[in-house]
Amino acid sequence: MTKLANYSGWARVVLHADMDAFYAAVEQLDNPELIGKPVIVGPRSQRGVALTASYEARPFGVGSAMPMAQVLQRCPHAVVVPPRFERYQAISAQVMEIFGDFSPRVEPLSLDEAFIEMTGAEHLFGHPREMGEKLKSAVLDATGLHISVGVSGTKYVAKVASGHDKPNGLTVVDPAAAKAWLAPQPIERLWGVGKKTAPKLRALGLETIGDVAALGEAELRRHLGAAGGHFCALAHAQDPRRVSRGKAAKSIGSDRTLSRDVCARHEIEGYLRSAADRLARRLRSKGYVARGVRVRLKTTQFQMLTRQCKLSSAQDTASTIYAHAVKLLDTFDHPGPFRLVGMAVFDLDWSEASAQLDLFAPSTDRRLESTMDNLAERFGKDAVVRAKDLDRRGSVFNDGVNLDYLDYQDGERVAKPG
Ligand code: TTP
Ligand code: MG
Repeated sequence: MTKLANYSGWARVVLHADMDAFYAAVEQLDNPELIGKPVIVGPRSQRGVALTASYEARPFGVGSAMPMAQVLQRCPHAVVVPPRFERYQAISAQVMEIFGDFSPRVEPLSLDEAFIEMTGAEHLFGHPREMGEKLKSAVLDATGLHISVGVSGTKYVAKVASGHDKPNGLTVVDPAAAKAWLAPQPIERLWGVGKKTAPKLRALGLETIGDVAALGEAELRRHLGAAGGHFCALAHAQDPRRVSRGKAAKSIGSDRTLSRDVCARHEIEGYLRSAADRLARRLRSKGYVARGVRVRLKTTQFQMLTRQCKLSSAQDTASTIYAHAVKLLDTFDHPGPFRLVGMAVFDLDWSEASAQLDLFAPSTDRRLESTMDNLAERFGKDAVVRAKDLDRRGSVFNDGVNLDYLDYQDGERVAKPG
């Protein structure tokens, strides 16, 4: 039985992850001769600016946006490598997908950084520190690259924390201690304080974030207007912004191009049943629930017909998903035949209740399906098959092309093997 876990007592858990020396690290990964050397990613001409520098180059005082002439003056032995944006984009997509394995709420800020909402996920990943450790090793194992991670109760503090101990850092700031942790840090770490605002704050005698907090909201507003209120809140470690779903996995789906066209209702239903099983298993394995079901049928003229519905509550059982899919089938007015049957669940969220479902009266369906999950995990997914599904083995459904996927945003589809 799963316990409803909240080891930390934190009301919210937010992670911020940022790749270390991203472009330069990718170049070192792809060309081991560069490992341990100062690498600058930038144009070979002296006229442009550096995009980034490996950590071996940073002690020489070089970094992003510095003119190449200056970079080479300070670090003449640096190896300059021209950028390969497509490669960085491919790795970024891979890393964001790993983040998506940790949470349905991932908000990328750029190619190499993202916020990850982990509130309610302690029963799956452990204490917030363990979440950070697991995220770091997942990225390292899959890509060979290091990230730095900040863990706290707000986006703002998580972001400051990820930059605190770079490279390969993990900084965990207990939300209860966040204000004190921020206090000694320079005002430039306040979000929104740049070259214009820093001198204004200094003119008021403010050097640290703690100074800003101590001055109080009224004074800050008097000098800086609305921005003063914003800085005051941040200095008190207050930041209510949610991690927006940005590019978070919005749906999990399964499309199957059939080995021959079908129009018999029972054949389509048979496919939907096995797709519902697969999708529900994937939802549960990620600790997700879904609030929507979508069915797609592609006609032999390649016209894609789509119907979808919302569920009255968030669900992760095949029986519920299947029941809704069958109802959707009634709303298609095309007689077929169809060459593809697709099904997806969308509007995903944490199964915040997943621990509770186990703790309190679990539904029969969920108990049966969790048992099947366990058996499938131990003996392979064909170990247990519903009696109804037995006659479909070796049928039209087994020979087609199966494209299970996680959708990150409308139109962009990441195919998953198997
Ligand atoms: P950053 O995360 O700012 O830098 P970084 O990953 O290289 O190093 P750090 O360990 O400090 O995080 O930016 C990510 C990538 O974006 C960086 O590798 C190159 C690119 N970039 C630019 O092209 N121009 C810029 O001015 C900056 C700041 C980054
Ligand atoms: Mg980075």
